[in-house]
Amino acid sequence: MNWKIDDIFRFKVVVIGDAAVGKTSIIRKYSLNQFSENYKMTVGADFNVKVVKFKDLGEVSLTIWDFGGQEKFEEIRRYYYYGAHAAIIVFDITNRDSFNNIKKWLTDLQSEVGNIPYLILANKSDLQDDRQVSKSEIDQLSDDLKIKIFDTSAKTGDNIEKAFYEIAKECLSAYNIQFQT
Ligand code: G3D
Ligand code: MG
Repeated sequence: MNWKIDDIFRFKVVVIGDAAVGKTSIIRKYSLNQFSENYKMTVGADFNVKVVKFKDLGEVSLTIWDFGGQEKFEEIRRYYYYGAHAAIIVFDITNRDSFNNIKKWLTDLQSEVGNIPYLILANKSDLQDDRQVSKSEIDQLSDDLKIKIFDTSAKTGDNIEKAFYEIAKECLSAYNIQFQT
């Protein structure tokens, strides 16, 4: 693919996972400093736009979608997934059900948009004492799915920036766009 330095790449990233795992908090934490816009959609899904810089490319703009508390509703989910280039699946290390539901979220996503790049966040890493999902189980899932899983905390900000940078890279790679890190 040929591109010019002033090209703008835009990718839609959907953040999915059970209610209360920390999706909104992660997006807020990430968007706080360079936050540009925040639209309230009539259907209830919010999105934030964030620009990720790569040395040799123009702007890589991530439009990050948040369910706005309506993750249960199938109609909303379909709308939400529409046109997604990548996904971030979040679970909460202090909530075993949210871990068990990852595969359901993945199936749900892929039934709408097929195979798009995604990664998984093991959120609330600041709550180690309340942990219900062991590190070895997480490593096992990462091996099974051949997918990266990052430990994150929306509270401390640990690994949040890194996770979104990673998803931006995955988007560029998926479209065979060469870049330098
Ligand atoms: P959701 O958007 O996935 O439904 P939210 O989840 O972002 O609304 O977060 C649900 C609750 O978890 C919130 O607490 C939020 O503050 C908390 N939370 C989110 N991420 C973290 C984290 O990394 N560490 C800790 N300790 N808490 C987190 P409340 O009390 O407002 O319900
Ligand atoms: Mg939310």
